[in-house]
Amino acid sequence: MAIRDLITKEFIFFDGAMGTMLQQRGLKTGEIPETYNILHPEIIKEIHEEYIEAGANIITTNTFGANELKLKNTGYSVEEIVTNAVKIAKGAKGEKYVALDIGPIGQMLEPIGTLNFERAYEIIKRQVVAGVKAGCDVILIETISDLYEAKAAIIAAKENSDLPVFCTMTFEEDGRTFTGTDPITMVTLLEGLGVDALGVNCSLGPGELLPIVEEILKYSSIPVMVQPNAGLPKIIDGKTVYNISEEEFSNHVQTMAEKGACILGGCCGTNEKFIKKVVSKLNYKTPKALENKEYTSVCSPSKTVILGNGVKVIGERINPTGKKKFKEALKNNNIDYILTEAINQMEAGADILDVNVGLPEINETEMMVRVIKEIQSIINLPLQIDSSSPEVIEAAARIYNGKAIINSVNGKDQIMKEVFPIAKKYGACVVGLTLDDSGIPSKAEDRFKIAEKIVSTAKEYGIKKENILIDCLVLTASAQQEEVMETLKAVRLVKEKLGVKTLLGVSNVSFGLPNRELLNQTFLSMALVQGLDAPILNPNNKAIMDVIKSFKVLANIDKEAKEYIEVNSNVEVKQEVQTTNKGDLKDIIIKGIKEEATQITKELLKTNDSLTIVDNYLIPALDVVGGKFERGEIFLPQLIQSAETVKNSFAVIKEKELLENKKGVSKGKIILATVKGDIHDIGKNIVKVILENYGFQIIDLGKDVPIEKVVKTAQEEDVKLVGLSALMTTTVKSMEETIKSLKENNVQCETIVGGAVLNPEYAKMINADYYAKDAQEAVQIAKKVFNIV
Ligand code: B1M
Repeated sequence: MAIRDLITKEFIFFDGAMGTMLQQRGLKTGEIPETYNILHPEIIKEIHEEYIEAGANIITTNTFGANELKLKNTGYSVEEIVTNAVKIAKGAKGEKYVALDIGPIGQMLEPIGTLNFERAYEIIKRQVVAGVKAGCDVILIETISDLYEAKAAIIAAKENSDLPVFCTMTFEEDGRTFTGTDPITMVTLLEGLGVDALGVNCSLGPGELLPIVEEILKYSSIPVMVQPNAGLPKIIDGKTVYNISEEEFSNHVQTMAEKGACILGGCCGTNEKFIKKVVSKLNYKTPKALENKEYTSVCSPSKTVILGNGVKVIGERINPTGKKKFKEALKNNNIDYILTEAINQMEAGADILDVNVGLPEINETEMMVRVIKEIQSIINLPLQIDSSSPEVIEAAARIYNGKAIINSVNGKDQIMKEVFPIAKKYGACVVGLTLDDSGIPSKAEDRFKIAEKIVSTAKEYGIKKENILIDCLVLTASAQQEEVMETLKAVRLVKEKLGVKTLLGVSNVSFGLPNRELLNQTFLSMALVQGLDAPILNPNNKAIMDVIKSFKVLANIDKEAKEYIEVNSNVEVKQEVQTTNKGDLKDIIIKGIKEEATQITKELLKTNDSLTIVDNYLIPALDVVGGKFERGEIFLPQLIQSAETVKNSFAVIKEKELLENKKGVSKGKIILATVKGDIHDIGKNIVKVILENYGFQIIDLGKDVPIEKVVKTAQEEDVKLVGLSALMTTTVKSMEETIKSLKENNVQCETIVGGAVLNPEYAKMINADYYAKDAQEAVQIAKKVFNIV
């Protein structure tokens, strides 16, 4: 039976771990497991056969890290390793399918890292092409923690093969992936991209995974796959050990299967006994039938918005139409202007942002791609790609990280033919305007007919009606007064008869009339009563947002009027806070607007000294960001953006300090390093600039510095003072070991330590000679060590 059919009818059993099995068979630390496909094919074959014997239907090739980056120094090509791996798996005795295993690339994608989306795609494409050529049956993309990487991998798999694609991601204890994706967001994107099965692997032990699996099952309409570890990994004597028995493991997997997971296997620490036990408990049973979960959702990497669940506001401000300043910003590549519009709308309560950058004088495709990437690096609201050009839409839908809304198609066949395949491929929602070759019908019934045609044509392209949003089009009361009510009637018809979500551009209604705000508010209330799900409007207009808030109370959406009461108490105080924050460097860092930070820092430096800016703006801003990160209000990408913004600001400070630093005789040589395992270097860099400013010569070893490097440099350079920085509880240990190693190697130097996790007591405990709270204290200590008065 074809795998695609099989997974909807029977339990499918995958194999268990490969890496830990290889370690037991002699794989040493530092050895690349994939080289075994060439050097020890018999070992790999033996492992496959043990799993087949245990009852696995699908075995996974030994190609987890078989990408060109990881294989670079092995002397083998991706093609050699992958071809051999598939050959070995296919040659293993017994009945089975072979899954081509694709693990993470090993480098982070932009904006967290430096790898761009298309480069990631090319790396994975090479693995896929080789695997398909060698004859694998399924493509398994697994242990992915970055949703963007999952998207690149899935597109690479689907564009270069017709095979079933399964994708599983890895979650942390807080229920999100390392980059902040929660289960519903994973389901929203992966299902949209058309994978055949999705789920979770590795991460935690099976017990800890259960709530994540339940959440995935709640939203997924396609088969769910689970491959847990053999318990929570623990490091004992430098080795990773897994702590649960086959019995316990299989009990948990059975529970997951009873709840609906249907593709089951194991990850780290499991072996053939674990798989055998799972198979023995579930073989010959049938999985729960799949059900289509009919909801409409869009997402960014860390936030999913469900439409139809209360009113969702689509912010309309990123659009040059009728906006002189916006047009100027586009022409001048002033991305910060656009980012500020995005931030303001988010803060004003928008749920989704429309992005339109169409201007004849600019390259719309390039600008759209750039603006989407920039917005996504600082804001986690889902976006609506708004363009009349299919080329722009395709480029944007491809690089967008998440499930977007495409704005728009209409009842004309040509536009549907061009846009629906894009929406299907990238799994986007599409706005359908109720107009066709004859224009906008006056009567509600005729607009409804166009909506029907859009929904049924979408179906022919494989797009579910949940992914269509109908816009019944708002006409101006000044010119087409009798049609205002027709629009509202059409909204009700679409909602009730088609069961499709609706959106409307509200402010058109008042065009050409005085006191537009009042008409907009009244029209919005009327539309909401008809069932409008998503108004497109200016969220910065408080009066119109207030209509939504009060509607939510009256329509029993805002239960016990909690939200309403919260926003309507202490209104004056809140407004005051907002105005004082505007344009403040601290605020800009928190929001992550890089270019603006440079400008404002230059301004501030005219009236403030460098350390005042560091102490009053940079550090407090990062403290706020750190707190938000800890509470799960923002995720790694946003944290990085704020850090990058601080770097821009600090670059200006550094330039000024260096200009003023009168170069003369060095007052002493000091080594500075952020310790092994720690990549936080903002604080260390500040200390460096200030020490240099006081005439000390700094040997900056950078961040994540190996202990040996510190020791060797201190010896070779005959340095009297070594400064170490650490920001994490976990890396204080490295600091301690670095100091220990300096002492053991008899390096004649003193040590000074700093960083937010340290205090004088800790410093003493790890045998540091000095502790410095900040850069100024570091200077005082350096003066003391070098006897400078
Ligand atoms: Co991360 N991070 N971060 N981070 N980060 C913290 C430290 C954290 C407290 C945030 C939180 O959860 N609240 C938390 C650590 C928790 C803990 O262990 N207690 C944390 C975490 C968990 C992580 C990651 C693990 C997140 C993840 O990937 N899941 C990851 C770590 C990766 C790694 O290191 N292996 C990570 C990554 C990052 C970014 C890359 C995004 C970015 C760093 C960018 C960079 O440095 N190039 C980042 C940032 C920016 C932060 C926060 C928000 C700010 C740190 C900072 O720069 N502060 C931070 C939360 C916070 O501190 N509020 C956080 C400003 C800086 C000027 O202060 O470094 O203390 P500080 O330096 C001061 C003084 O301490 C002193 O002088 C400086 C000036 O006054 N000082 C010295 C410092 N070193 C000195 C040396 C001296 C003398 C004085 O003599 C030698």
